[in-house]
Amino acid sequence: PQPIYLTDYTPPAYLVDDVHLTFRLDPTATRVISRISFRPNPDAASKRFFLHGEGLKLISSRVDGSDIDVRDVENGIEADVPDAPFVWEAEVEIDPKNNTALEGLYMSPQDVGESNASGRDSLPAIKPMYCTQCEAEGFRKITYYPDRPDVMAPFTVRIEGDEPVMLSNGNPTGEGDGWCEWTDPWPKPAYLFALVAGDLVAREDSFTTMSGKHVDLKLWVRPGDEGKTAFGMEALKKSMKWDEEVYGREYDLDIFQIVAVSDFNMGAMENKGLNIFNTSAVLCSPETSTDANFERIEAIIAHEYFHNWTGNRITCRDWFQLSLKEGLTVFRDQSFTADVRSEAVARISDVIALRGRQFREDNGPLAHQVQPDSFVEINNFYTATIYEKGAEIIRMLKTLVGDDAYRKALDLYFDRHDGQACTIDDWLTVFQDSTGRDLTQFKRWYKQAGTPRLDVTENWDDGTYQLTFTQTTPPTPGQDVKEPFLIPIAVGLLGPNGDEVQATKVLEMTEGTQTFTFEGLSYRPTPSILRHFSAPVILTRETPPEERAFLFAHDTDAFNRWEAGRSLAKEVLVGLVTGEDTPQSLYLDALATMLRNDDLDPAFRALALQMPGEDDLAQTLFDAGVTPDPDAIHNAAETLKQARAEHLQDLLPRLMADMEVTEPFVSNAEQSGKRALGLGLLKLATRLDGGKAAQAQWDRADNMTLSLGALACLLDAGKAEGPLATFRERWKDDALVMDKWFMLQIMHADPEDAAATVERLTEDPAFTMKNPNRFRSVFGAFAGHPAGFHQKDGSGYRLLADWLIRLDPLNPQITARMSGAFETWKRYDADRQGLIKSELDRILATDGLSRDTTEMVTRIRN
Ligand code: DPP
Ligand code: ZN
Repeated sequence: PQPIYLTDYTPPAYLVDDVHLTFRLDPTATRVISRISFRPNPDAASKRFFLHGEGLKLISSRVDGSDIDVRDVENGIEADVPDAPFVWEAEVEIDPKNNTALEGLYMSPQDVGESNASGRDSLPAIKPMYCTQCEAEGFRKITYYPDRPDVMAPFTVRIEGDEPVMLSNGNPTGEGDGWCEWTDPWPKPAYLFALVAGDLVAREDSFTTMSGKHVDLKLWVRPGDEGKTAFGMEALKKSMKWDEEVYGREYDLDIFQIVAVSDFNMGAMENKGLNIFNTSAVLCSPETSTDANFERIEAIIAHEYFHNWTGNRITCRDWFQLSLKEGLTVFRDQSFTADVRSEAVARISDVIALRGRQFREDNGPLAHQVQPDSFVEINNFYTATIYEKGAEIIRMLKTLVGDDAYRKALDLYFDRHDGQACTIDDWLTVFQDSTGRDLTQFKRWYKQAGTPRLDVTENWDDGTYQLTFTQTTPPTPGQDVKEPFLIPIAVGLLGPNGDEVQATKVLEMTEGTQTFTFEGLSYRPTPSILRHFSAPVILTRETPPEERAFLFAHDTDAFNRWEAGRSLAKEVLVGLVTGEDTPQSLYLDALATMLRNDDLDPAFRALALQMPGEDDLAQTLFDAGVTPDPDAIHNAAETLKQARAEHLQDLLPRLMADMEVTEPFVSNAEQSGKRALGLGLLKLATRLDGGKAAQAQWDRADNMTLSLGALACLLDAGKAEGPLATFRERWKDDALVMDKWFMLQIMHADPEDAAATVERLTEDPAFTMKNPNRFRSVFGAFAGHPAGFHQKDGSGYRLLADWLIRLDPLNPQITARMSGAFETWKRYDADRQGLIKSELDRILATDGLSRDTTEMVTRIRN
C-alpha cells in the first residue's frame, strides 16, 4: 500500500451544495439512493470528477437525469461531467449484516444466530440494529462520495424500513408509515454522517440554551438498558452548560441524540446531532459499573459533545490535521473533568495515562508527529500522540499566553473559522494574530516526534539560586535530529519548613541549554520543578531521596507532591531489580505519613498509594541502560507491595473504617475518592489476612466498585473460585459486566499462568472475537500484564499473534490496534526480541493481511 503525504494535498475538484440520501433498509441488501448537487471548485486546478467508493454494488448512475458511464479506479470511480453545476444521482446496494469491520453501515450484534446455536448464554438473543461508523473513511462504504473532510454539505436523509426507531443527523423533518426524514442544515463532512435504526427506547430530557432555545435530548438504548441511562443524561446536560459558560459555545439544533451500540470499534463518535457510543462509554449504574467507569463515561460524553464546535462546526481540512480537533477536544474534556471533579486528581490521572500510553508510543517504533507527514491507513493514527500529546500542546499554549488571552484567541478561532475545514497552521495563526506572539518555535511540538528529556542542575551562591536546564530529544523513526522545543517549565521554590519562597513561575526555555536565576534568597531553597506537569517531557534530575521525601510531605503543588512519592517508589523498585541500595525505609515512612494525613483528599492519597506500573518501570530501566526483565520487575513489585503492607499494618484498621461510605452510592469526587483509597488499603490488608477483609467486603458489597475490588483481592489471595462462579451466574446476561469478569481474571493471573488463563477464557461460551469490547477485555488485559505477556518461552507472543491473524479478516482496525502490544519489543533481551520478531514476521506473511495491520506491524518490525 502506498503512503499518502501531507505535501500532496490539493483542494477538491468539485464542491457539494446539497446531499439527499434515501436508505431502503435490508439486512443483506440495503439500497442507498443518492442525489448530490456538485459544482466545480473555483480554487481547484483539477477537473477530475472522482468519487470514493469501497465494496459498493452500483445499480445505476445519472448526471442531470441522464444515465452516465463510470470508470472503476483505485478507491472509487471517475466519470466525465459538465464543467458547470450538475446533479449526480446513484443507487448502490450494500450488505450491513456481513460488515464485520464495523465501518460504514453495519449491524450490531453480529452473531446472534451463532450465539444461540452455541449456547452463548451471555449474549441474549436480541434483534440486531443498524448503525454506522464513518470516521475516518467509512462513508465510502455507504455510497459514492468525495469522502474527504474538506467537502462539507447539508444533508437530508430519508430512511425507509420497518424498524421502530430510525434516526439520522439533524432535526426530524417528516415521517409516515415505514419512512422518516431528517435534515441537517449545518454543512458537514461525510465522516460525521450517522444512521441508526432498530428496536430502541429513549431516556428523554431537555436543555435550555443560554439564548433560551429549547433542545430535546434523547439517549437511545436497547429495551432493558433504560436503568443505565440516568448518569449519562446528567453528564450531557453538565457538558452543554459548561461549554456555554467556559467557551461561550451554544448548541445549534433542535435535538441532540446519543445511541448506545454494543459492537463499536472506538469509544464513541461525534456525528452531528446524533452521537453514537460504545455501550461501555455511556451505559452505567451503581450495580454494574465502577467509579472508574462513571468517570470515563462523564469524560467521553463531554468529549463528544464538545466536538460539536471543535470538530464539527470547525472541522479538519485533511486527516493530517486530526489533532486540530482531537487534541483540542481532549484538552477541553480534561478541563471539564478538572472543573466538575478535583483539579489535582484529574491532572495526576491525565499524566498517568499520558505516560502509560503516549510516552510508551513516543519511545518506540510507532513514534510519530502530532501532525504526521504521511500515513498509509488513517485509522492507525487515532493514537495517544494525536489525542493526548495534542492536548498537552494546547495546555502548554494556554500556559504560555495566559487564561484571558487563551479565551480571546478561542473566540477569534470560532469567529474566523466557523463552517470551515481547517489546518493546525490556521489554529496557530489565530493565536499569533490574537496574542501577537511568534509561534514558529512552538510549532515544533507538532512537527517533531519523541519525548524531550529535561536535565536539571542547580547552583547556589550567597543568595543567588540558579537552575540550568538541558533538553535533548532522542531520534524517532525518520527524524534523527531535533531542534530545541519551547518548553514552559513551571517552577516554585520552597523554604525549609515547606513554605513557598517563590510562588509558581513559568520559565520559558527556548535553547538547548539555558540557565534561570533567582536572586535575594536568604537560604538555599528546595525546587519544585515542572509543576502541574507543565510540559510533556521526562525530567531526568538526580536528586537525593531526602529531597523527594520532603516534597512528598510539603510541596504546595499537588501534582509535584504526588510525583515526588511516585519517583521515590520507582527508585525503590529500580534498586530492587538491580540489587542496589534503595531508599525503601524513607519511602515507607513518607508513605505512612501521607496516608495518615486526613487533610489530604482521599482520592489524592489513593493515587499516591498506587504503584508505578511494571511497563513504566521497564522503560525507566531501559533508559538507564539496563535490559528490563519482566519477571524481575514483577518480583520487585511484589516485594515492595508486601513491604508496604507490613509497614502500614497498624494504620489499616482505622483508615479502612474512615473510608467506609454510608450514604447511598453516588459517583461523585468525594465518594469515589473514599472508595478508591479504601480499595487501595484492602489490597494491602489482603496480603496480611489472606483475603478475610476482601471476603467480608465481597459478602456485603452493594455496588460494582466494591464487589469488583473485593473480587480482585480474592483473586490475588487465591480464593476467588466460588466468587467468580457466583459473579458469572449473576451477570451472564450483562455483556459489560462480563467484560470485567474476563479482564479481571487475566489481570490478576500469576505471570506463568496468564497465557493459559487467556486460552481457557477464549474457550468460554461467552467469548466472541466479533465484539470489540470482549476481544479487548481479554487481549487488552493480557497485553497490559507485562510479566504474563513476556514469558520467556514466547507463549504469550504466539498466543496473541494467533488471535490477531484470526481477527484480521473480520476486523482490521481492532487487529491493528492490538498489535501495539508488541511495540516495546526492542527494550528486551535478544531471546525475547527473536521470539517477537518471528511472530511479527508470521503475521506479515499472512495471506490477504489488511492494510491496517500490515502498516502497523511493518512499522513495529522496522
Ligand atoms: N470518535 C472519536 C473521538 O471522539 C473519533 N473522532 O475521538
Ligand atoms: Zn474526539
